[in-house]
Amino acid sequence: MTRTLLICKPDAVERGYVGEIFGRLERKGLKLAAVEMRTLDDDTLAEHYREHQEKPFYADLVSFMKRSPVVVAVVEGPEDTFAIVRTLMGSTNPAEALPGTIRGDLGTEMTENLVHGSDSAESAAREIKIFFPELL
Ligand code: 3AN
Repeated sequence: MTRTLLICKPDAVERGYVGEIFGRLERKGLKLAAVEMRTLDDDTLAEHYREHQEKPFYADLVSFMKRSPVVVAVVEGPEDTFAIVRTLMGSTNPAEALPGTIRGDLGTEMTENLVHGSDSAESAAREIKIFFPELL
């Protein structure tokens, strides 16, 4: 069994796509191990997005992520769950996100791109510890 962190970002919650996103994960065969709606603060976002802190888009990213509640989830599957979720999400760049993916079907923006998913097994462990320390 492996786990990964998924965030339905403010745009996904505002647009009413939480059920759609979880439905896609569940239809694929993944399970939800934890789900919680939260409003994120600066400290949590600084920790979560620490590799982006020096990037030019960081301020816009943080203000978007604080705009309204997100739904944070731990997703579970047999092997490489992080990679399965990343495939279902589609590329960060909406111009490259393929039809059939969450971003390819539902989004057109680089920052407001509906979902976050951990990008490696190491990131998944680090991010689950930030949001659901009790699960480790
Ligand atoms: P992903 O979410 O696909 O893992 P990351 O980790 O490279 O992508 O970036 C984190 C978030 O930062 C993205 N989901 C997106 O919202 C935002 N982002 C990344 N690159 C850019 C960019 N060039 N311009 C604006 N926002 C960006």
